Amino acid sequence: MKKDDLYSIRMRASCNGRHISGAEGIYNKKSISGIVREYAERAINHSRGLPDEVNIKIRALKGMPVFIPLLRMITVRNYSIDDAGAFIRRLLLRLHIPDGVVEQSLYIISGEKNMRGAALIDIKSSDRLEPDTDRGIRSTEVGISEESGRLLSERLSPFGLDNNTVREAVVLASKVAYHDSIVAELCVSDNPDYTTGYIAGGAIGYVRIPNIKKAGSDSGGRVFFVKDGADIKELVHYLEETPVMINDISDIKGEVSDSEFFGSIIG
Ligand code: PML
Repeated sequence: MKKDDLYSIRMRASCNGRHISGAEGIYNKKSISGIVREYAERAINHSRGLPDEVNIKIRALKGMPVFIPLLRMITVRNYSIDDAGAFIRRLLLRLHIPDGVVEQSLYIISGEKNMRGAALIDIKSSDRLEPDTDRGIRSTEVGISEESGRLLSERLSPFGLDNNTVREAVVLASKVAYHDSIVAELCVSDNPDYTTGYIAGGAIGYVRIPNIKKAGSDSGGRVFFVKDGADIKELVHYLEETPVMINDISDIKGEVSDSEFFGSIIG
């Protein structure tokens, strides 16, 4: 793969300034026109409504991307928002994220004011680390190779998960989790129709959590839990500007119970 052939393509659709949908990837030159058509179709056919503005940006990559594997994936079954909340607390505590920081993150993702980017929290001091706490940090510049994309679809398909939302979420989460300073990410979609979220991290993989919020609620967001003493400037540069591409697919499992998960999956 030559760097001259690679382009970052990003789509953002909004209505009266309100986010409707977005998509992004890194593609070969020959795929550009097909992807632009696909992104335009997605922008005007979203359950959140018709946008009044669609931006599609195509930019040649300046350097070679960093190639990384996809996180392994699993879904932990639960039957209610309360169960999901209990699971989130248990898993984040298992990752040595203190109680107060866990509650702070739950407050951020369930609040009325949705940030477009992610909140960064120092897990020791509980300080917010992003330079602009209204904007947050936008993890971007990420894609998946054609071959790995095909394999990912094949492996998601038996679980009924081969769709843009899941594929793009696990690709993005894999970039975030790959950085040494990230302990974990907690994500809840701000789409009112989408009630599955995830916790992802290098030590646990991508853990899908159904019933993470009430259907119809447009709250949501992302929190990145950051190791104490991390170089924040370098981390933000990695998340926002370093091109990363998935070129290897890890294990993809279906649903397990929380006792199976804690008993045998993460030990
Ligand atoms: C989003 O794109 O709105 C976030 C989706 C998070 C969960 C995706 C999944 O079902 O694994």
